[in-house]
Amino acid sequence: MKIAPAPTATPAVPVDDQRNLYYALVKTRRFDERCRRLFKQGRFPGTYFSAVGQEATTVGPTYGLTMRDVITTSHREIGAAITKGMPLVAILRQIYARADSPDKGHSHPCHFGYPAVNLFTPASTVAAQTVVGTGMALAFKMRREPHVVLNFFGEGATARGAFHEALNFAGVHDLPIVFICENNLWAESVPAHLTSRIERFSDRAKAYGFPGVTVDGNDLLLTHTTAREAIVRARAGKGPTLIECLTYRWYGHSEIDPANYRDAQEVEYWTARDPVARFEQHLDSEGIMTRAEREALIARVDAEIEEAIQQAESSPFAPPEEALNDVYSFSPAETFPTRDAGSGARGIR
Ligand SMILES: Cc1ncc(C[n+]2csc(CCOP(=O)(O)OP(=O)(O)O)c2C)c(N)n1
Repeated sequence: MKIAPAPTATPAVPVDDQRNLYYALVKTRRFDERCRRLFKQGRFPGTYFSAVGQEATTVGPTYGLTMRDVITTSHREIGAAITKGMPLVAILRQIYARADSPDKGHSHPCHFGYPAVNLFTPASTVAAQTVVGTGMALAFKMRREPHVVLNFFGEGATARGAFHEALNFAGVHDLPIVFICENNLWAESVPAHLTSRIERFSDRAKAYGFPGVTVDGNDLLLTHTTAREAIVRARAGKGPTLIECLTYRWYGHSEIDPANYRDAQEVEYWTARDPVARFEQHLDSEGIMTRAEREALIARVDAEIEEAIQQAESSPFAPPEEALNDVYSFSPAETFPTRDAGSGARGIR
């Protein structure tokens, strides 16, 4: 069991930002729990990939980005989607695979994408987003645009070849990208110690010549300020940073996984370090928000969620033939020419 580093002194974040951060945090938590229940009620098929427990790793770094800044993700970044400004109804339509979802029902549930806020729809391949994010950062640099890319992935993704190529390239070219590794200790049922011999995943940055840091990923202000510093650095043309956030997913890899490969003690250790309860204690003790104010905000968030559910559930399904649109493929005649097709050579042109 990896233990989170000792908490550091509370970094300086303006009070208004702390209140906004709480709103995004609580919205992410309540919406995520609600989506789990919707799946269990059979309101949508497939599965659902919850990020409950690791909200501070996505909300903190994303808060404060501009619309033009790009986010590239995988399947567990609902907090980044919400904080970047993807409406709840669009997230739900994606999960429900409805015709009016941003990807018209094409993709895997929880592959959130929303072009209006430069949130890119992920590919299913683990670590593919590191390459896409690096490409976007290269485009920003070539066009001399002052935007940055925030690239999220799990610790499991750091074992794949694409990850190493992307980080090496980003390092060599000083690209404006911040790599955020959400180390939740498990890649599906594979524990982190079986995917790497190193203790800290942030050490990987040394191989690519840019800074790497490990932080307590359940400390919202810390994830926010650590990323903020890395973003300033990236915008100033000083290149990438790798931030490893130590965190934990409370539930299975997805809702069809009972996660019985973990021991109860480990789950107990991490649920006691709930990023939401922890931030609430901080808001209380600093006098930033009273309990009554927090409760009013939660009621508002819950009403927003219920309205989004009603809207998404009244959206139509895509017609079956929609599955063939926007998909690149060869026609059978091109891929498998018949004997009559000439040279007799078979293959892809
Ligand atoms: C190349 C590839 N292999 C396997 C999978 C199936 N798969 C999806 S998510 C996942 C685990 C990824 O673990 P990690 O990167 O740590 O992210 P986490 O799920 O913990 O957020 C796996 C094995 C896949 N999508 N792509």
